Amino acid sequence: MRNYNQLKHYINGEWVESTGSETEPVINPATEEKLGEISLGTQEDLDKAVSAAKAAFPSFSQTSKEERIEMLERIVEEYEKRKDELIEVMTDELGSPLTVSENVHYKMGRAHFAQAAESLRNFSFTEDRGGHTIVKDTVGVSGLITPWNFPTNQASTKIASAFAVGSPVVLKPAELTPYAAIILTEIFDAAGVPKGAFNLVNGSGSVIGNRISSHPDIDFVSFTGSAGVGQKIMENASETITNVALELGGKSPLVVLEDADLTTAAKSAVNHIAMNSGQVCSAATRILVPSSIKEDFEQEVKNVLPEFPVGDPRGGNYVGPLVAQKQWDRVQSYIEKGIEEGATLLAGGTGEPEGLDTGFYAKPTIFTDVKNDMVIAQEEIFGPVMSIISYDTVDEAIDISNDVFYGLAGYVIGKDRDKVRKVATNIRAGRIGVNNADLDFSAPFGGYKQSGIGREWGDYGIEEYLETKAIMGLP
Ligand code: TAP
Repeated sequence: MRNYNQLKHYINGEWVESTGSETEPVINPATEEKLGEISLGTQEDLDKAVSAAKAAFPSFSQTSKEERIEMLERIVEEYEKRKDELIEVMTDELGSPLTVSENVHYKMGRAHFAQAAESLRNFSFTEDRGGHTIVKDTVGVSGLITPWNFPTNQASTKIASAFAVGSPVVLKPAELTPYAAIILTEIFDAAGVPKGAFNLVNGSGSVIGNRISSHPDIDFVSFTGSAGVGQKIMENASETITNVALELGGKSPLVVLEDADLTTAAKSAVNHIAMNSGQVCSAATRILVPSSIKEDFEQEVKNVLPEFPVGDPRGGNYVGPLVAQKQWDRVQSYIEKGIEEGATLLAGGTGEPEGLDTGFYAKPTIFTDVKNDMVIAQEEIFGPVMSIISYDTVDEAIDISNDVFYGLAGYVIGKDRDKVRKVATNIRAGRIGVNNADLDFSAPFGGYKQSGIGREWGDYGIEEYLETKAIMGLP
């Protein structure tokens, strides 16, 4: 078993002792056993990391595009060498089934570095526009705060974009899942990322995250997590007029059209709440179904549910535990709320699935007869809970889709080309998936409305780490 004790932070190219003595246990959510501990960094640790990043900025930001492409490619090579460990670690710290750790978490983390290298190849940092020249300048030092639900993906997309433009970073991963980031750090070290260009400080959101979002020497903050913390980060960043990118979750609709293949639609809907135990910001959690086929759809959802078994993430199951007790409690309270609000429970419910008393397992829960103004249809639950909402016309489906504060993603399944296009183009969200189309890592990811500000992934992600300068009369 891997030794999970890493009590140091990584600052200026070295693993260094924390200046504080506080530590935090990290728990395996499938067994409730302690994996190890991390140090809770102090403001002093963070300030040291920011100083190292600031000192690295002049040289790192002046590296050539070719040097940075090579560095990203070396990172991909080193990342691949650590494949088995990354998979194991994410299964241990997050509880994701081994297949999900490999096919989703590991692959997405890798894809962002490979994509950044690819996007960079065609990326132009200067443009002559006749009367003036546009120069894209590296933003400065970037502060990155990531959540626990995709330990490699969330960190990698931010770091890959920052590295693509030579922006030194300070990363604070979530306390619940710090170990994938520790392996990423080892990967950057092995790939020869320059001293000070990458710094890792473990610790709490209230100390380290808070300081990142208000630090005068941090020029850009990229955060993924809850809307409440995102708001706090904007407030803090406003003190120094620091630019922020926020990815804050969603309550995404999946519109099933009348001519959709019901088995495909039902499997897709269940997969949204089953994959990563529903702890996915872009998951479709409101399933909009024509009234005319509602009962058939409900039956099909029940039929396919057993294809998504819940249990030991090392035991060939598809749905592992939730990340922590507090997330389990949160999900339970939403299930209780749904029952209280009068939604019909089609499957699942409160409590642990049978025989799974140890570990933070929740029952995949399907509510139907949900009204869009119910709490379960409006708030992000971040667990395996589906709300089926019926509609009569495509216009009504679009209105329901958009009647929510969030706007991260939307999905449509069906055959009629005009209807599919109408739904896809009218949902107010940053990313739309049609008929289970594959993920495209060169396409931007980010939200409308309270799902956030800014875009990640590919060239749009790279843009976030740049300032735009206009020069008139450049000789
Ligand atoms: P958050 O509290 O938002 O945690 C996300 C990250 O922000 C963590 O690294 C956290 O640090 C840090 N953080 C916490 N307070 C902070 C502050 N005041 N200043 C700066 N950084 C701070 O999310 P959570 O509590 O883990 O999850 C709660 C809910 O948020 C979930 O149920 C879900 O609805 C939503 N969520 C959304 C996403 C995505 S992808 N949009 C991801 C995770 C959670 P710690 O290490 O102290 O936690």
